[in-house]
Amino acid sequence: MSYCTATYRIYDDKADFHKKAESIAVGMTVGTWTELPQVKQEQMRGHLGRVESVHVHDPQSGVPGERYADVSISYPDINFTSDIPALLITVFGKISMDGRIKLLDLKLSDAFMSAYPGPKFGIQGVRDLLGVHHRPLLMSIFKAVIGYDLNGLREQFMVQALGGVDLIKDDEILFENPLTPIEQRVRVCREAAEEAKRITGKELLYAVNLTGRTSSLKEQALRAIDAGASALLFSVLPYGFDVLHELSSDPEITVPIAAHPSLAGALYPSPHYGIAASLLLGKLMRIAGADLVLFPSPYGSVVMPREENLAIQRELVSPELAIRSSFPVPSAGIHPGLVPQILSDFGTDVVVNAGGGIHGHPEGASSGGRAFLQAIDASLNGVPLAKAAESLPELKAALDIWGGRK
Ligand code: 1AE
Repeated sequence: MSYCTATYRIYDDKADFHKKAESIAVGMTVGTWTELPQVKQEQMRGHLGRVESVHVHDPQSGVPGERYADVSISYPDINFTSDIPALLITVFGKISMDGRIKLLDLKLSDAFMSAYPGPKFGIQGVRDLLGVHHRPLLMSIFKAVIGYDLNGLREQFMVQALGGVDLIKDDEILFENPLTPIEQRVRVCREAAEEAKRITGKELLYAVNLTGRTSSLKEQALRAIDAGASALLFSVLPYGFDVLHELSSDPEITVPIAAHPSLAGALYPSPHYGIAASLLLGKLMRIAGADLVLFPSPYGSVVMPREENLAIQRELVSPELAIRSSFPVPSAGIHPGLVPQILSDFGTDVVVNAGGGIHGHPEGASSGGRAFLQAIDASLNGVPLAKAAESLPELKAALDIWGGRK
């Protein structure tokens, strides 16, 4: 028998957590158990959920609201089809609404995982496309894209590219629009990337935003790829993990996919409800096939606690899953002064990603990109940024306005 195991944190001041666990294991599988006649029990046994463990944490203080238990329950694979919607409905469908319960983790069976090839490129594949193997990558985000025409966009692309960034991504709020339709946007940006390459000598991936109705996404992606798109950006959660899986496992989609975390704040931050960030933005994104995964960093403008960031990173690269690793992309409010901290927390397999931290450079976005690359280089060589900045004017200007790690 093959099982997938879910771990939950359940808060309750009085509950008998063992009973609660049994009621979930039965209720989310066969419905009733003890009332069934013996012969029916035998028929149903293979479908019955199994409580694996119940660890109760009784607070010393007796303060109301702090008593919880971590509960693990295994669900027979035979009960559900091998897709993430069926998995989530089984392990956290109805019970996600039943009191203070948070889904912390999922251990998936080999049988389930066999339907999931994972990221097509992963960290190594993205590095191979760029020819950059020994340093963190640098990604720049278009800022102020709404209301711009193709010339305006090209201009913005060019200044970012000339700064030497490895990837440029659309802002996730850029949808299909008459000024910059996706194919034309891709063509213009691809030409700009080629022009920039003649100057910088560097490869560059442009992640264009896939948007619109689910039924049109694949066709839109193929049009973008035909026009020369070298990567895709996709806001996974508003659509669902299954849509990412469909795209990432499609043999015709031949470019890396960057997963944007839009909407994640509705699901992970509460200690009492939702889905843990490491599962939502880590394990499930990787299983569904994201090559790069963005999430709010602990340092910038939209803050996620550091332990949660590191837990996401662990899930994105853990050898426990026999699929390619996904690139962690801690994001939001990132500026060059934060680079040493990012490298110290994440190592070199990380994408440093910035919008405002590049475009807000006092000498423009090209200098912004250069300041980041200088900060990456200094950090890799163990040189304090303030010291490196003495001979690097772009980095100096960035540190003057944003400072170092607060
Ligand atoms: C967590 C997502 C970050 C993001 O999408 C974004 O646009 C960040 O922009 P900046 O770097 O904060 O300007």
